[in-house]
Amino acid sequence: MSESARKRVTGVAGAHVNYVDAAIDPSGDPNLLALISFGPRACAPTDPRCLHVGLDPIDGRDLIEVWRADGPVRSSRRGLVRYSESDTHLFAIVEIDEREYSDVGAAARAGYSALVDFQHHSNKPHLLRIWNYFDAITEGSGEDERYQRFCVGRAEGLGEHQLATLPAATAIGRRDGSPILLIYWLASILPGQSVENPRQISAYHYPRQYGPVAPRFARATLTNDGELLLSGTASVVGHATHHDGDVRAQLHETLRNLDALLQHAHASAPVCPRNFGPNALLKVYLRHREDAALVHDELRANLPADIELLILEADICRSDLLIEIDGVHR
Ligand code: 3EB
Repeated sequence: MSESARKRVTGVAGAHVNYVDAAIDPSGDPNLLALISFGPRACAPTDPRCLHVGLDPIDGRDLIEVWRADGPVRSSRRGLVRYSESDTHLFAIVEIDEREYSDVGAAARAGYSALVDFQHHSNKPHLLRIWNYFDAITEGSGEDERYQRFCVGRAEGLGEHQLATLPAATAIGRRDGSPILLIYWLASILPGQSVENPRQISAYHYPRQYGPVAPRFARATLTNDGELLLSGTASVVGHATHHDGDVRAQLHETLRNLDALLQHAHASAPVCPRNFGPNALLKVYLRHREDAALVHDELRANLPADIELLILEADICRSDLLIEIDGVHR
């Protein structure tokens, strides 16, 4: 990691994330929790801490997401879960082969049952953040749509688990035809605090039109270190998609949502800054590759110069959404 990259690393006390523009050898780093690759620069597939999310980077930079702990990390496997953990933090991964289940809902139920079972036995029981990636997220119609089925299975698998402090989350569609439902999460010995967005209805209260079971996630998690883990955020106001077909307007609505989330988090935790600073990390999921230049320029014009941006070609979970942004505010 370069000195400038190292300097910008801050984070959840005991676990730090960064986006790094270099190939990384995991074997020499005892504190490494996870290496997440997106593009062709995949990392050592034999290391249990490496995972690949099949979403193409479209800004020409094949960044690697690096999670490091403050102390040494042990890696192991329990049932369907492979994980690495320090004394304070856990990073865990479940990959479910959809072909072994009747549909993506059943696969999600199995994945989340495994997650809950694992967390029950863990000494890092507090879920802070969950990421979900699977193929063809908007395929199927009505209640058969794969995202709606996923939401049903996720809720069944989660049951009553951590209902009062839902973690932040992302659920994004790949286009690689792979049958693997990928779920990974960050957990801690200390609980975080769920943060909702005053401009948006909480996803777990979405009305019936979006599916038989509402999505189970919080808009963000405030860690005990004052860091804000941002869920996937899109051009949703109240519960409705705004600016159908207009990526620029959707981007600006998304930025207003992120701003509202930051203001709200700051109001309850003044240690969490009001505005994005240079240490923020944002991951942009973009439906149409050809919108990348516009989105990149608008983001650079509206955010602090040093923010690390990773732009990925992806499907968003509503077919009318063109862009979604998640990340870390610190
Ligand atoms: C939204 O605001 C956009 O189902 O885990 C964002 C983040 C969205 C997480 C999830 C869905 C999820 O409803 C979609």
